[in-house]
Amino acid sequence: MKIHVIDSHTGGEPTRVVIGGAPPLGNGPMSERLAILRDQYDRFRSGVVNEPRGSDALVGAVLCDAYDPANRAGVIFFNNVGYLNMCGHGTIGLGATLKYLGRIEPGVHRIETPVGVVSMELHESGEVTVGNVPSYRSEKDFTVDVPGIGPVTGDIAWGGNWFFLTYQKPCDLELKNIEELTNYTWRIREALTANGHPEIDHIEVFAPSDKADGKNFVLCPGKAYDRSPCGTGTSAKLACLYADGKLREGEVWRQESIIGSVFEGSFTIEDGQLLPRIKGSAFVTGDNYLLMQQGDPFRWGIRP
Ligand code: PYC
Repeated sequence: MKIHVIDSHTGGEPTRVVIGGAPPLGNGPMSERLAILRDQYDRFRSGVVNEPRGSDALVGAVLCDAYDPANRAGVIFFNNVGYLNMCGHGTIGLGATLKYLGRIEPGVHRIETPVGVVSMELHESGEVTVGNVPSYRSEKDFTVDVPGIGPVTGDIAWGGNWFFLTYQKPCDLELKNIEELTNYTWRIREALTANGHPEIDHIEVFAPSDKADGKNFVLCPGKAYDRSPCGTGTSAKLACLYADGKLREGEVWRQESIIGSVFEGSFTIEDGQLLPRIKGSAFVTGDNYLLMQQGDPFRWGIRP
């Protein structure tokens, strides 16, 4: 079995786009194709992103023909433990991938995801702006009692994935503290699940930044941290800032990641909905074929 992939990174966070060799997912909407991938071919996901071919940090994407011919393409994102509704850094990586393949020119391209159509604008500079799905805060100052830590208060918001966003942190947001930040946010995630919020699978901790408007640490569903500022997490942040009257339509919020990469976020309000725009850069790192050989006991990845 031979799978053609293009690897890239967006602000340090890797994306692997499958452009050939994916299983047959039918011609339906992306939500239906995701269900087929999950229910019938989950080992494909694991083989593509997990060790020994990938890593916990890697986000995979299957590039699909669009369901609606008015759109440029469709995409299904996945990670080391399952599937993502949407992925901002991954969409920026997809833009860089399609540019590398010579399949798109600068301009705006509509991309279908399982949670709706997003736009992907390729700029002449090579940067990409994602027009994300409508984002909103569902709860302000939600307090969860975290065993071993105590009460932690934050907001719950949707930015294409569900986030818990807090300014409470155990240490400085520095790379040397990754382990402590991971343990802290993982405990918050477990407490949220235990308290009736299993849908919140991304935890985002904020601190002031020296070079942007804020710095974050984002814990992803499979316990890896996002090396980028997280496109859907920045969208959730924009929704909270707007709800608090701290950011207005058209103003720019610069979000720094734990490794120092930056996304520019802004939004418009249309029909009462907040539509985030996230701008960043991605670079192609590989054009490769993955091989799944008969007899390889780990051909479908190392997984629990
Ligand atoms: O950029 O939206 C994002 C994202 C989600 C998980 C990892 N990156």
